[in-house]
Amino acid sequence: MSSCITTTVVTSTTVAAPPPDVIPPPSAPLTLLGNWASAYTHRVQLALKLKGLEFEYVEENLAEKSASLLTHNPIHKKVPVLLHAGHSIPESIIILEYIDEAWSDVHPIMPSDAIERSVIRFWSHFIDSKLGAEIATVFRSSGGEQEMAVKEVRENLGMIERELREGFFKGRRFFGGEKIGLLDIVLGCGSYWLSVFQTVLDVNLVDDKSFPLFAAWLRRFEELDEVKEIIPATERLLEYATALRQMLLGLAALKLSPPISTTANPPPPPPTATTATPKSCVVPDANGDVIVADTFADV
Ligand SMILES: N[C@@H](CCC(=O)N[C@@H](CS)C(=O)NCC(=O)O)C(=O)O
Repeated sequence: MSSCITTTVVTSTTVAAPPPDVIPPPSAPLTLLGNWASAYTHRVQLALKLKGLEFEYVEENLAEKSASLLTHNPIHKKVPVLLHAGHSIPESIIILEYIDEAWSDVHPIMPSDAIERSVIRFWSHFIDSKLGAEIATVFRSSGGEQEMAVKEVRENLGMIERELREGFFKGRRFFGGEKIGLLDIVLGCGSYWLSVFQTVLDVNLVDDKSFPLFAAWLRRFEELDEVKEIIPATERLLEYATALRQMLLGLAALKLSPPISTTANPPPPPPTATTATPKSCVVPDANGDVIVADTFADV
């Protein structure tokens, strides 16, 4: 029988435990480490805005992560990270819940009912682990693999459509009710990539006819002033996704081409960053591979 106690001691990537009796006062300054193209970052920006909280925003270059990011999120080394009174809070959904608990009096984003909270958590998890992962595969792949992933995305969107039509959220303006809640934030900050990817990849991920309730919900979400202030302009997202896709295709072509050994025919240079080439959520790893997005919110 395996033990639940691990003997591995991780020294360099542990998160410092907060002093036991220090609970940050809500009035302490807030800093957000983020990236302009990161939908995970947009989630946190939106929640802070809904709560009317002032915060300092620090833009991270994910191709060259700052010492501050590595210190404050040593395990995942990802944005967003919220810093509050000396404490580091990573992971967007954990941050959303923290914000809601620390500032519970203004625009609650989690319901008071425990069952409803479990439903919200279930679908948030579904969005990050399943829907988002498939959307990222659509973006990364081509040919038959991409066709399969498109099919999966549409099936997943169909499940959300069914929830809106006859499930827990039937008849609601937003998943949160009359106002947007955590699930609206999680699904909404990221869904704008669907239409961007459709344009860049020429695939059909979402359409009003197949997903009328989802499409109507997304329109309502995107019409909110707070959302408009946070989501980058479509042209900027298109430019970013186009450059990222070209870079991925270029790298895939390089991997497929046979090695060239003569100096008379030097190998083609790797794709270089142009001014339009996004660096933020694209991180070349030690093998020269590009790590893109674990989920669609990541792209
Ligand atoms: N599960 C994390 C995902 C965050 C994430 O993937 N952030 C991306 C930016 S969109 C990142 O920092 N990537 C850097 C890397 O993968 O090294 C969350 O919800 O916050």
